[in-house]
Amino acid sequence: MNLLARLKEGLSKTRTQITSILGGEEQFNEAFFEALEDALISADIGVELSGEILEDLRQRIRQDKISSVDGAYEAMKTMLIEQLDIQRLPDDFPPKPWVVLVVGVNGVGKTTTIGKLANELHQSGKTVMLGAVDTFRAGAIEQLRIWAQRTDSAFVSQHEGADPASVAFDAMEAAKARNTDILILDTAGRLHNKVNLMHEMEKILRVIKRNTPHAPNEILLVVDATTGQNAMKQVAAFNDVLGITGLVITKLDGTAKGGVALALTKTFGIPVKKIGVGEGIEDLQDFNARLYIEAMFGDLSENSIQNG
Ligand SMILES: Nc1nc2c(ncn2[C@@H]2O[C@H](COP(=O)(O)OP(=O)(O)OP(=O)(O)O)[C@@H](O)[C@H]2O)c(=O)[nH]1
Ligand SMILES: [Mg+2]
Repeated sequence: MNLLARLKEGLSKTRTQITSILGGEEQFNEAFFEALEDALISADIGVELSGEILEDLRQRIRQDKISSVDGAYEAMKTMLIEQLDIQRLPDDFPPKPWVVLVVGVNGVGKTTTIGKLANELHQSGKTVMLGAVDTFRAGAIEQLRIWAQRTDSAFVSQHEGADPASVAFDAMEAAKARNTDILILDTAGRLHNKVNLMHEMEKILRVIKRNTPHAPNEILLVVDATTGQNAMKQVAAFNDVLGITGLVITKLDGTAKGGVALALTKTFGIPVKKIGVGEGIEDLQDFNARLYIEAMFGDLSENSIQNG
């Protein structure tokens, strides 16, 4: 399956929801704007941001003298693409090791994302090491070890219950000793509103920085797309404590709420770097704003054929 098809499959629920609302509107009038607003809100773009998008769209319609529903829909997509920054992980990773710290609340898909990412990096010829900084959840170390085996990555761990910051330190040392290209650190899921857990996260970061001042090079926050607008609180909390450099939006295959990517990027100015569209090792993609918006919104002519 090609990239667009896979992404479309992942976002098909979002697209169906949006276009089923819009499908009935053929007139370019207030009802069109209302239907569009309903569609945006139900895709989890958020009430405020949906309002802003519509306001921008009205302006664009006046400026460009757009007179058709199709034209307006396309204009909106173009605007949204402009707002979703396209940023990828770098192709080159100097200096070594390039350190990626992966954080997020429980069960969002951190470890799975790390496995997929390790696979992608390994395929592109990089040497990868995984560090099991999640010493808290039973089975977490074993889960990461299996991903390391599947992806030919080196693996660093201690025993369950060990100090996470100490594992991070060990992994940094091992990656340097082996001249590894990329070190990815898996952390325990934590509630963003639990102060002591967030303090522990701060300590892990401090130890990494003290060991190697340029690290971590990326602090990726993994967000489950099915949590909808609660994602805003998660990003706010983790960003305050750690300074998030990129977002990974997972489980886009299981939701009608792809709008969360738009809401997060626009609100926090943090780029989405990767998206997860399934549980498989290949189901991680670079975030591409144009593909994402196309997959989310399709185009009206395509949909009217489906609807008719
Ligand atoms: N459908 C789907 N499932 C996913 C995706 N990413 C992860 N999962 C599933 O989500 C579940 C949790 O994934 P983990 O990677 O263990 O999540 P985690 O954030 O590491 O969890 P904790 O370490 O317990 O906080 C697993 O069943 C994964 O297979 C995705 O993009 N799509
Ligand atoms: Mg995990």
